[in-house]
This record gives sequence, C-alpha cells and structure tokens, in this order.
Amino acid sequence: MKSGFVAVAGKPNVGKSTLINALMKKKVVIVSDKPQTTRNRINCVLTTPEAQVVLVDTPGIHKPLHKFGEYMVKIAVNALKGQDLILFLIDPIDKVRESDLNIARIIKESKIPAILIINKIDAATPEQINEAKNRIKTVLDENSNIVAEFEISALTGHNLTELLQKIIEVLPEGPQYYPEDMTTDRPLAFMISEIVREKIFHLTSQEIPHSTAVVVEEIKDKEDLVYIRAEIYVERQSQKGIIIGQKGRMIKKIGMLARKDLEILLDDKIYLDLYVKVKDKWRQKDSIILNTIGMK
Ligand code: GDP
Ligand code: MG
Ligand code: K
Repeated sequence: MKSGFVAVAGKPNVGKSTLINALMKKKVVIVSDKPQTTRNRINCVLTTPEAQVVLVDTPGIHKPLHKFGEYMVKIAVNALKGQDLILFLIDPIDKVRESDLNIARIIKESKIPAILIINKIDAATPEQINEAKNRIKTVLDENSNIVAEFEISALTGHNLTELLQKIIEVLPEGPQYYPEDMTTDRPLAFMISEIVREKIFHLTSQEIPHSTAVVVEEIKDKEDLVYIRAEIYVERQSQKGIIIGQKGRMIKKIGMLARKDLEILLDDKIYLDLYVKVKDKWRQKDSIILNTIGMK
C-alpha cells in the first residue's frame, strides 16, 4: 500500500480548500461523511484500495519572511519535513507574487518532493499561465524538488484524476496510518510545541533542561478564536516553580509571547492555555508526543 502525508501549500485564496474538497470527493472509500472537515486546520484522510493519502493543511508558511523570526522559518521548514509530499498551488490570475516565492523558497529548502500545481486554469489566459510558471521557476528551477507539474481547475475538476494518480505514484510504500475517519493536526501541534519551547528556553535561560517537552492536548477552532491547550512537562518540582514564576509571572510571559507568534502564524486570535506538570506521568505520554511532533 502507498501512504503518506501530503502538505497542501500556497498563499491564501489560491484554492487549497477547494482542491482538498474536490480530491476528497474522488476517493473510492468514503472515510468521512462530514464534507466540512477540510475547513480550518483539520486534515483529511483519503483512503483508496491502493493508497492512503493524508492531506495536511500547512499552517504558517504563507507569511512574508520578514514577519518571521528566523526560528519561525526553521519551524515552518521542519514542520514540512514530517511530510512525504508537498502540493504547491499557485494562482495565475492573481499572478505569482513575493508571497508565492517565499513559500517556494521554504519548499525548496525542505527538499521534500513537491508537485507544482497551476490552479484556476478554467479562468486564466494562456499568457497568465505562462507568466506564472516562468516566475515561480525563478525559485523552483530544474535543480529543485519539483517532481511533477499540473495545470488544474480545482473548481471544475479538470486534471484532478491525473493529479491524484500522480500523488499516489510519488508516495512511498507504507502502512495505513488511520483505520477510518481520523484527522490529524500533526504539523500544527509540532509548531505550537516548538514555539512554546522556544519561549521557555529564551526566558529561563540555562535553568530548564532541553528534555522539557510540550504536549499539545487540544486544538479547537472556535467561532472567533483558536483554543489551544498544552502541557509543559518538566523533571523536577523546582523546574515547575521556575516556569510558573512568582505569582505566575513567568508562565504568563511565556504564554503571551508564544501566543503572539502563533497569531502571526495562524492568522487567527489564539487562546493559549498552558499547564506545567512534573514528569512522573510523562513516560506514558511517549506515544502522544511521537504523534504530536510528527516523528515516524
Ligand atoms: P484557500 O484560501 O487556498 O483555501 O482558497 P479557497 O479554496 O478558499 O479558494 C479561494 C477562491 O478561489 C474561492 O472563491 C474559490 O471558489 C476560488 N477557486 C478555487 N479554485 C478555483 C479554480 O480552479 N477556478 C476558479 N475559477 N476559482 C477557483
Ligand atoms: Mg482554505
Ligand atoms: K494542520
């Protein structure tokens, strides 16, 4: 069986959600009867008799790079690194802009196989399509990780069967990751935990060991904000004291700074709920950690 994680990347309005929805309709075995599962940051599992494709909406790589701290770019690249394939969408009507080129640079740096997708060809002129291709290829040249190129219309379905075939062809042999109607927030949880960790180490300097783990327990898309609950696991009571700080000042600061970065990444208001725990129970959590930080 072919299986893997497929990141769907591209700037806002390029057609990511439309494509995910259209691909989900092509699946032979229906794993979810809720068509709206592609909204927001919930990912889709597409299971056919020969393959399982986990479509992952990639958060946080569509921002101008200057808005990012350097470590955030690293996190974006690392989050992609958990993926087996990237679908990179561009929109020839809106033209290829600096934001597209930024995403292209991150994709190139990730070295993951990627399929370049020129979307909206039902509405674009041949000149617009050519111009978009030429411009994106200033970054994604022959030496890059682009393994295929498709002109599609996510709206009308043009070329989607061929695209899906190619996706399955490129994916590695692998297990069926999900038995049935499962969703994952792997890359997002990974980013959140890395950002919270960065704030902890930044604010507490030497006092907190790098074995400290942040486990994202809950991500909920609510009407007007994203609610995130994460647990920070330390080894000793004294470390818990340091992270919480006097009158909770340190944990507040960690939370505030992490929230600011997350709001930039996710383009949403964030409510970040942080808890500090001593590691006792932490061993049992190993499997959860592996899932959340995207290791295989
Ligand atoms: P996202 O922000 O990348 O998820 O983009 P969406 O999927 O929400 O699409 C943004 C807009 O582009 C919507 O109005 C879609 O209907 C439109 N759109 C998406 N794909 C196509 C396409 O292939 N052709 C045309 N003409 N419009 C499209
Ligand atoms: Mg969308
Ligand atoms: K995600």
